[in-house]
Amino acid sequence: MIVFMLLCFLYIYISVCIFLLYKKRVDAWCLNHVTSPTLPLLANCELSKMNPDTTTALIYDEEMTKYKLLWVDPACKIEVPERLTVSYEALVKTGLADRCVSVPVREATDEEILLVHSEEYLEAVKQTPYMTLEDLQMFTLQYGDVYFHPNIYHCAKLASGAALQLVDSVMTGKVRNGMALVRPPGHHSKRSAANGFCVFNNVSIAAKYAKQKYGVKRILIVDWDVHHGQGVQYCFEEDPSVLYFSWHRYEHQKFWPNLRESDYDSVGKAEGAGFNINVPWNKVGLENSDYLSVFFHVLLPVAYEFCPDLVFVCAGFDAAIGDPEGEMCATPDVFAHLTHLLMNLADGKVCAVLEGGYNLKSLPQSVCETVQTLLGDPLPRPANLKGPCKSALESLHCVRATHRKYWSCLKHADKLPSDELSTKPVKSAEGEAEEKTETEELVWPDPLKRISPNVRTAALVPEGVTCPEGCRLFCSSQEPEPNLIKQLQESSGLDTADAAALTSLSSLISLMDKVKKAEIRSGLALVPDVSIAMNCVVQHAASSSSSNRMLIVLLSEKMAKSCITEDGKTMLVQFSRRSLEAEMTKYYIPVCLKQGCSGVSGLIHAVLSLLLPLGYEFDPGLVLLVRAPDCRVSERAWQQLTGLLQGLAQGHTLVLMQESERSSVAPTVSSLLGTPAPSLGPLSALGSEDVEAPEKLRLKLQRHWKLLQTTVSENKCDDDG
Ligand code: X5A
Ligand code: ZN
Repeated sequence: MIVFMLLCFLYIYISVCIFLLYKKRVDAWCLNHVTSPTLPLLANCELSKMNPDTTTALIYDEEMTKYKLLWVDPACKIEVPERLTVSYEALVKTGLADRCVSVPVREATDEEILLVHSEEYLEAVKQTPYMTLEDLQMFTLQYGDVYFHPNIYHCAKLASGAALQLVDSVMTGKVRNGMALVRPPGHHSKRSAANGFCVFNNVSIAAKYAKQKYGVKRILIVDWDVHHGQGVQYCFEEDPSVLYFSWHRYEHQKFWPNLRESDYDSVGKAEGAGFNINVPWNKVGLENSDYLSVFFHVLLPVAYEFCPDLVFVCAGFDAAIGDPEGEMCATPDVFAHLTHLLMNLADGKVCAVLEGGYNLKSLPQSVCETVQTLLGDPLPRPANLKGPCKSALESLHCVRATHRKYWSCLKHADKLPSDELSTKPVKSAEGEAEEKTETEELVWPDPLKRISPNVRTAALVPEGVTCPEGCRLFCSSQEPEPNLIKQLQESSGLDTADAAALTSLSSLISLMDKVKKAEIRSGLALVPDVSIAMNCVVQHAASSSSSNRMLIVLLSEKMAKSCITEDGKTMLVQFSRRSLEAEMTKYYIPVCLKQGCSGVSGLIHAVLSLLLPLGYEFDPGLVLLVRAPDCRVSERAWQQLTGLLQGLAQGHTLVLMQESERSSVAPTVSSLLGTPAPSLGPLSALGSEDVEAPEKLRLKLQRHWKLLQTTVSENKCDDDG
């Protein structure tokens, strides 16, 4: 008996050791074998320090580097195996790969491939591993801008299978989100044709699979690759359950794949009308502002109205600077923001699948920015946003005008100018092959390191209020300075006798200082009176010599303009039912909502199309988010707001709430900790009142804040040349 027990003990001991040693592998392993009945213990991923609620899957296999172009073809020479190796190596070198759960790839089955492709096509591709070089070349000729190799069929099955593994990991809750690094890409391939380096349509297959296997009702596909994923468009054109959004270099149809149906007026067909959104770019050299504008004024409002259960990103990085195909100028850090802005949709279920990206420097940088954001690290400051260029504004205008009849959030968008033809005259695509001048090597600074403060979120709460899990209870270490107390007394109007209240205010100030100094990423304070606390914080910030800009977001019916000094150091955006328009200045922006903050659709719309562009252009170093008890904001809308604001000021947010609202502490902290805000459900259609007022405000403010523009204004003549 004793021997038996000893043996058992030894067995358990060894198992635990092995488990600890191979924690990472086990993580990856149990993801795929979680249903295995023989190993119930190992299936418990909770044992690992990684929490599946917060983990990011990374799916990669070296096998997908094992095919390449075997003949000379200038159109295909950029699609090289190094694209994948440099991306993966960058993730390893930065330590990001290690922080992800590595999920193995698998081959997509015939059945899965046939969800999107025809039997004839699949059978034809199946033959390619046995073809001679000449046969392969011949076979390739029937398709556009693609090449075959004896091993590409294998890799294409793995690429699609990787996307499916990602769907499984996310849908079963093993991870929150993830990225698949794959070759060949997928978004150009059609039902019966390879195209544009793509063999099987990885994301389309994964979307069909998610619908079929998990009954996912609404899927959003965001295609930020610089090319139009026409294969995805064709696949879901008539399907209202899949919203496909793509921006792409177009140049009035002169850019590959030169399709009429890539223009903004292809909105989907039959039932699917309105669920296909194309943003054609008619100029190269576009920048971060151009991309973000389209997110703020088209994609995000529509996406929130649509309310997806799952988000895919056709994550091509050829829209980044230095790319020989895209010739755009967006910097790699913009992908951190694009990613972040999607992460509060669909309860955070974001599946990014690599598409293009051909500059071997900006590609890995952009991949790292994306993965690091999926992991929840602080965002880079969105610096130098100067507003969209004229050509981008034209596109934006056309897209919004075309979709106004499908989406309530766009119903007040300006109409198309009557002289606007759906497509401008197109020069013949064939014939005059425009010779490309060899562009000189572009240089851009390396993206800055994104360092997380040691403390993620700290809470300053009165005794008796429990501090939610994952959050640090804040206790001011120092005795309050007499000077500070005096200052606080002035700005609060409190009596000297109110010693306790003054000490707690001084703790609040020291919490803010720690957040500003980035010792703490974000903070929350429950205070006896939010207006008093806000005044103190603002005045303290103004008196300190720091050049830090502060954005105050205020949900309150009480007028608060007096806070603002108009020196450009503070901006106050206030949401309320009150019409305070007369008070508006460049830095005091009262947003009047018909139903105040209690109307979810109205508030979210204003946040996306007003607050975010203002915040991004203002680029504060600290966000002060103040919720007055009279604002009656719904908890979920509040969490969305809190989550979205984390894209600003590197996540340095200080939240002020009234003591009576202790039940909101946990949900608020959850959003500050980076937990995706719970989905809002399909939003009720916005009423005219909800859209009209913010729209009017946007028009008034757009001379000061260029990121609010959605049309080319008359007095603007700075062409981008
Ligand atoms: C996935 C992707 C681009 C094909 C370009 C062909 N394909 N000229 O970026
Ligand atoms: Zn591309």
